[in-house]
Amino acid sequence: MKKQIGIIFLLLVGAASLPLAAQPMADKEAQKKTAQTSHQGAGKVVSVDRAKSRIKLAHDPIKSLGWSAMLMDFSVAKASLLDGLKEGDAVRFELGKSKPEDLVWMIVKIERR
Ligand SMILES: [Cu+2]
Repeated sequence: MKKQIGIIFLLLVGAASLPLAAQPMADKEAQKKTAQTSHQGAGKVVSVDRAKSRIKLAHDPIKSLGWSAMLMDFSVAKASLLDGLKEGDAVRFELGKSKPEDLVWMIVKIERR
């Protein structure tokens, strides 16, 4: 009788620990996603505003951010990043933030491809 209770106890513990074990892993995965400090993208230059250090891109989907393809205005980390870029150029770029708490991604690297 004692042995039987022991077996039932083990079965219950085993079943209960399954969802618990899956939980921390999902949290870790979500943490990794929000902690990612840069993202790679590709697209085409729509317009360049050198005076305001801004560029409008038609970018491809950026899976790491969950973004679909769209038309979007970006600030660039420094004006010289826009040197040599013009409307119609196919580019690849990297998005980053100057401070981790910033809400908006800016272009920290961009080059023609
Ligand atoms: Cu976008």
